[in-house]
Amino acid sequence: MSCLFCKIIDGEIPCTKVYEDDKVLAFNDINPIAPYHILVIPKKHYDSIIDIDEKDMGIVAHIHTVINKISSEKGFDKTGFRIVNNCGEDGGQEVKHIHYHVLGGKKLPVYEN
Ligand code: D5M
Repeated sequence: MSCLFCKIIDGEIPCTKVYEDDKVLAFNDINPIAPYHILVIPKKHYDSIIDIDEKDMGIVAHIHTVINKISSEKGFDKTGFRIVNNCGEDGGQEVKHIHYHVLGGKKLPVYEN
């Protein structure tokens, strides 16, 4: 198994865990770009959102529920945050295991074209 995030799920590679349940793991990003930069991933491997069919889409709702929980536990639900899912080459996805970046704790820059 060569997937980096699957290795983190299996404990072969360490991480700073923020949240875990039977379906999802959340951990600090190794290269944070905000005071809170947390990655939320499903334990089941999908390369990207493109690989999740309708019957499995409940995992995305669960990930958003987990993000709400983390944001209120950390307190950045009050100030706001950003959820980013990079998909594929043009989307800038480097790790091919679907993940949601959760960015908070500072005023984030607005996207430019
Ligand atoms: O983002 C992939 C993200 O994964 C990027 O922000 C760095 C992060 N990363 C890479 N390796 C690790 C480890 N070992 N721990 C924590 N975070 C990691 P992408 O959306 O694919 O560009």
